[in-house]
Amino acid sequence: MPGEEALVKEIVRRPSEARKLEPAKLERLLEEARQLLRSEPALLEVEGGSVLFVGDTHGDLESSIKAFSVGADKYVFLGDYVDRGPYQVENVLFLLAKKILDPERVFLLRGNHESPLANVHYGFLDDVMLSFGRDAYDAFVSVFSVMPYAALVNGDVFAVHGGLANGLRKISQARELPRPDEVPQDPIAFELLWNDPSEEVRGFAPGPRGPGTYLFGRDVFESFARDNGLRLMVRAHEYFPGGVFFYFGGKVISVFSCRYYPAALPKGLLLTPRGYEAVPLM
Ligand SMILES: [Mn+2]
Repeated sequence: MPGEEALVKEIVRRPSEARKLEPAKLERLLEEARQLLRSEPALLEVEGGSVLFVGDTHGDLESSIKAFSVGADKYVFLGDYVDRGPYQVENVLFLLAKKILDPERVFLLRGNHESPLANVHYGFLDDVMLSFGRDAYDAFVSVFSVMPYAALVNGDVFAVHGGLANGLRKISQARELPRPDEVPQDPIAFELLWNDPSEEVRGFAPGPRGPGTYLFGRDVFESFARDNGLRLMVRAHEYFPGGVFFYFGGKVISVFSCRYYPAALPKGLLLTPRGYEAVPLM
């Protein structure tokens, strides 16, 4: 790790102080994070005996910190680090610092909230503007625009923030998605971040989240899983009070890890050689 080791370690040690960073230091940290994430493939390949998946944290710094006490070999965060919750800046800086310190164990996928499209409405733009100003926000967007879109874990578990996309037949297509892509504008990239599974539809149907978003049915998942040798898909993007929800007979698992929702019990999903278990992040 070049350069900023002391700064990065300080953020990991005291993430609640991250908002007091000098603008020049913040800029250096974000540039280091951007270069690191850009150097990773758009489709990560992660191998590990135990792998913890963490869903939307939305400014829940406590869940992110708690996740690392689970003691997994690898950590895959499924996006939506910012917007909505109270510690958005602290949460995203903590996770970027963890990534810089331990790039082979910590993986940060992009969520639909890692985009100006969401940040103008749900708080992160205002939050960064108030604490740091416009240049800092633009630097965050540069980081978001190069984040990986998906991960293939142990060869047969597909992880993504939202869901399967129209036009995505082979997992290898995700490797070729263009970056940087701020919105993103690529339709497959966009749908990976925005789509949701549904027991009610066959094929794809227009989604409730607005233009360009889709629901995908069990048939879509089953043919994608068959064609790509998958046994499981792990995704986030939807709030379930219990923290995890099982679609399609348990083959698609949805994880939610933010406590700032009514009656929320934030969870992670721990994949082990024996199977998987939901772990509380309270
Ligand atoms: Mn989301």
